[in-house]
Amino acid sequence: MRIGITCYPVYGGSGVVATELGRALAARGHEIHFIAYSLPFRLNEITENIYFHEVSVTRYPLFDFPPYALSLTSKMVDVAKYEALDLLHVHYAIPHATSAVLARDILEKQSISLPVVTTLHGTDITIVGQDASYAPVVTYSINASDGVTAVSDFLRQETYDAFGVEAPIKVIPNFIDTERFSRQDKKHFKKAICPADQKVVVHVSNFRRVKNVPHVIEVFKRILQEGLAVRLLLVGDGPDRSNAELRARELGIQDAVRFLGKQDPVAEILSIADLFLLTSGSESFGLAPLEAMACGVPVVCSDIGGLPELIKGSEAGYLCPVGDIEAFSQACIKVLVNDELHAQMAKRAREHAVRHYNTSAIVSQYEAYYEEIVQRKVRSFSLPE
Ligand code: GMT
Repeated sequence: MRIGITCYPVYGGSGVVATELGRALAARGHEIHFIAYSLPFRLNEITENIYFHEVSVTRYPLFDFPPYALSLTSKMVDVAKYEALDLLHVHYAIPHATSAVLARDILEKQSISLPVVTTLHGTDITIVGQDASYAPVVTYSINASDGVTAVSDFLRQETYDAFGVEAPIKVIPNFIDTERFSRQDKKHFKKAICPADQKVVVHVSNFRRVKNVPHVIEVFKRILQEGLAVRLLLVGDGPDRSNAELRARELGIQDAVRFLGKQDPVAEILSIADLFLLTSGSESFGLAPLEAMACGVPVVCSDIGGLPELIKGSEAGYLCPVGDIEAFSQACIKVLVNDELHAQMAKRAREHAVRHYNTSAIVSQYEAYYEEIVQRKVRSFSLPE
């Protein structure tokens, strides 16, 4: 198939999933056309079957706010028409689903069929999408998509509860390349970071408010108070980073905490981790803990959103109530002090990721769904009005 993919190309789970999906589909022989405002950050090598079309936004003195969604729509029309796309798959509803639906309708007037699949990822539904300035458009765009997927049962239900959505939503969970995300021997790195062989707690996120990163610092302080030799590595960057840095200094624990910023070699960092910690206030799936689990790292995460679907029953870690610093701290300490429990959890984490979230199984689900949507569209397109 010839498939167009639109996503946010910057750091973030939805862009990662979209890019990895495109790469996996290309490896299966599909022709993939990424349409975005810059090259998706994990698309950093030349790959057969993968093309990139940059959306450039024309500036004009009248435009205080250049209408990116319209430039994106025009690029979608252009790529779909001249690359003869069979389907357009957009990740994150705002504004991608809206642009895609508009592009499809423009092409329909030219008797060109372009089925649109929208994948809902998280805050497009749980937070920003519910803002009055977006909600009616989000609802319309989801209902008007030819196919809709959500990354967890939680997100599917939330979409029905929060919006007037009638469209059927298929749950296709996120996935992971379990070869790339596997524990590697990184003794030198570990020695450089932890000269006294301290244990390592890792947090990875985009440091947005919803991630509650200052809570990670609070929890870590309590772990240190327990007398454990441990270091905290924080990977990523975003609006709450300076608050977290400030809090670490206020608590006097800055020497045990390292902010690594945005990093590509996440698997290498996870390879020296003893525990992954995520204190989010909302999380529709939790790609970051899945990456940790694939690297054999036990996880302690918020009992919220799609995280229970990922973690419950896996014996890979613990879920704690959002904001309950004491519960998080106790859970972390439990994992860090008991070597036998830790080894068991690490093993279970890896097994769970490989068994349920490997690329091959999940990409096949997307392929089957594309076929279904294209067939349905072909039938409706050829029906007389
Ligand atoms: O919705 C967002 O915050 C953006 C998105 C992203 O691009 O990082 O994150 C969401 O999508 C990821 C991939 O499906 C999920 O793993 C994250 O749980 C989800 N984030 C939230 O729900 C906060």
